[in-house]
Amino acid sequence: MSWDALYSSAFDKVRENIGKIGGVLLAYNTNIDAIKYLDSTDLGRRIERAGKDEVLRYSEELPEKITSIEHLFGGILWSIRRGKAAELFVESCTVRFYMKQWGWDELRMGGQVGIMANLLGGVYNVPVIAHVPQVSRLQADLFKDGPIYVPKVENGKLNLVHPKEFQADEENCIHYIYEFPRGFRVLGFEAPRENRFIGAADDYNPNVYIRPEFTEHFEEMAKKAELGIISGLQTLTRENYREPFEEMVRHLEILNARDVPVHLEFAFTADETVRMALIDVLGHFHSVGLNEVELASIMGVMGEKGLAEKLLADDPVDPIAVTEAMLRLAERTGVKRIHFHTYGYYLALTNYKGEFVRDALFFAALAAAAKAKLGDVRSIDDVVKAMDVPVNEKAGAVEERLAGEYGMKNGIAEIDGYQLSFAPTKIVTRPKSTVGIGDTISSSAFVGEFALR
Ligand code: 8BR
Repeated sequence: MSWDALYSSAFDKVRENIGKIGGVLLAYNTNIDAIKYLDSTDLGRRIERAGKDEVLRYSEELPEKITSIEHLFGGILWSIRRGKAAELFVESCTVRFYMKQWGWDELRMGGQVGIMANLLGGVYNVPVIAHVPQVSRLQADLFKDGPIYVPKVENGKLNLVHPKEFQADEENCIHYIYEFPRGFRVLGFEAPRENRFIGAADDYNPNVYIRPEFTEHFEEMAKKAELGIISGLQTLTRENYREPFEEMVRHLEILNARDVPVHLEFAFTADETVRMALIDVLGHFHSVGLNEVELASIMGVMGEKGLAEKLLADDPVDPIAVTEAMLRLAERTGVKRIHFHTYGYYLALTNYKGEFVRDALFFAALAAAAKAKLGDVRSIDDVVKAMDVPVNEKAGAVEERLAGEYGMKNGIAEIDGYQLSFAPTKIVTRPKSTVGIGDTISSSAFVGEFALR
């Protein structure tokens, strides 16, 4: 079968069956992304006013967190000078107020839970229950209409309401995103490439705050879930991870007892103690989703330095190194499904067999291409608008390597009792947006797979 035929039939099958999925529980991170496109005259003036010498000092070496205006501009300038992204926690109320006054050009849903809730509930029409750390009016307004619910407890009784109906006026968790284009000039510096600096005015997500509704009524909520997706643990550190981990494991045990498969969206976790702790709890999950940098970082702490290096050496990433790394991770943790995505192709290693695993990857690749092409995907029917995007031409060589090494046919091979599924992806040349594509890929493939069972 041709790749396009596989794409097309996978889409038809998922669209027909996705209505079967009864409820997906999403936890734990949601925030508001406030995007500001920097203006050099305005920025230059503000830096002068804040004190150029101090700002320059912090643009040489990033402060650990933002406790002054000089730190804020130092961070922004640090990113501009290098064309590199950076994110710092904003501790000071004065700076938070300054940022709010400075304003934004655009508000967007942020946090993996927020992005996935809007995709699954708002686009695919799959009912979702989301953990939203703080439901402010600004946050609630960023949720699409559709079957998206948050728990609201009144007189000890649990109700599920759309975030817009929650109406409790909680705190804003705002991530201020300062974007600059390539060639952006300020104070004689020039950005070598486009990028962003993020100041997180958010006391909840960095610590993975878990709401009392989730702690007190989790059993009841779990009854409404057929699937679960957990994300947002990447910001934890060795100082603060124990408490949220303990509560998460309790949630996992409740879901596991009900045979609810749970997926972990493994974003890059800088703290190695937390990364190791995640590997230790991975056996509680059915599935994990990651990219090449994340897989390499896991191999790094598992003592597989050679494999870690191989994963970052080639473009496209060597699929044999990926498969070896996935096999090590599966053997070490007992996780049943590993979904790897990179620019150009996806692979899934499962300890069960069936074409539905591969077909769900194709559906996810189409959804990712639709998001890149359209920016905003409004309904599942928009997904098919990406059918005309060509399949990445480099994927042919990847497929040949997999056929040669593992005898892969039509995107499926068997290795050591596992199934390896492959999908070459469609790559949009000039994407409208790449924000949240990883979350789109992982949640579409996971939920798509269960729609096809
Ligand atoms: P992460 O942020 O988790 O790495 O996810 C990004 C994924 O988006 C990549 O693995 C790649 O598969 C996909 N992607 C990117 Br980046 N640009 C894309 C594009 N222009 N068209 C389709 N997919 C893209």
